[in-house]
Amino acid sequence: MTPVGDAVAGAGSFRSGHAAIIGRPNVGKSTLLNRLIGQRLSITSRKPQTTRHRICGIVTDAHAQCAFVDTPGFQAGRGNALAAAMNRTVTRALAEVDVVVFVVVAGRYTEDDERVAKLLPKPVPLIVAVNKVDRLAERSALLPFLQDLQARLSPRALVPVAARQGFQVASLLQEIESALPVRPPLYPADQLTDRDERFFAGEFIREKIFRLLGDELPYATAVVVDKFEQMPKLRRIHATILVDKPSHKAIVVGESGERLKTIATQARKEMEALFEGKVFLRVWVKVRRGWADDAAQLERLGY
Ligand SMILES: Nc1nc2c(ncn2[C@@H]2O[C@H](COP(=O)(O)OP(=O)(O)OP(=O)(O)O)[C@@H](O)[C@H]2O)c(=O)[nH]1
Ligand SMILES: [Mg+2]
Repeated sequence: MTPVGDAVAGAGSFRSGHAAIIGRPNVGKSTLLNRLIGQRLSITSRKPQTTRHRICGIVTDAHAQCAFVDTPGFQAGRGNALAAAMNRTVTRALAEVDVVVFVVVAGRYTEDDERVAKLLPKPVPLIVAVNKVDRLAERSALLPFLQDLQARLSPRALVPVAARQGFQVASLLQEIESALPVRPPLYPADQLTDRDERFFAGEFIREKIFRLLGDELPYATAVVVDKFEQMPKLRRIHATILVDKPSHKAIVVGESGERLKTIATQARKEMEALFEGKVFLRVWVKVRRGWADDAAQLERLGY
């Protein structure tokens, strides 16, 4: 492992710290984290509430080290125990960061965004990432939108980006790094994340569930990694998808097991890319009624 401090150019001006990425569900927080660190670490989908855990992705360059903290989308209203746990993850992440990156969608500042704005810790530098600018029908609408946000939030910087395409993500990274405190790196220069491979194995399975199953079912599922064995030439992984009802199980498995096979194959490919090695993956499906409202079960699942 590279010793801490290896990447330091001028030790006196190196900046480092944590930057929380927050926002309402589905604005592109995880897509942005992946772009900022240049690796597919955090799972994404077109459905809201894809991210359920805090995930840290670390970028180290010659001048700075930033640990980006991806968070679940902050949910309005009363949800189940899982939703409450996800919101707690957001507020906890905000309590321990040096910079906040508030992600909003270009041209759409809603009541749910306003709820997130109320959580912003006052003394922490705020950078607003105005995402999905590629979707703006009218270019001319951007300037008044930025002016409105500037007046509402008084951020240190406002950066229009398109996370999916990578547009202006480098400028955003610069703005974030310049807002970090001057201090030596907190993590070894080659460390990419604070999560282990076992965690990512479960997340990649969850991503495929979000991408391959209908609009309701992903919210009724969770994934448990039962076994993660590092063999000399491959990783042997056993996982279980928990569902809420027997009818869900039939949908996840699909006709003659086809859907489950697709989920497992696609998830295995993601794992092999991140782990840079072969994976043998087996996935089961089990019914656990009411898991998303069961505090003990949620704790076992790491929420
Ligand atoms: N057009 C466009 N789509 C984007 C952009 N960034 C993200 N998306 C899409 O927006 C959707 C949501 O992206 P995510 O990164 O999962 O959003 P999130 O904020 O992490 O969502 P939650 O974890 O559910 O809160 C996905 O379909 C992304 O591909 C962008 O710059 N332009
Ligand atoms: Mg996300």
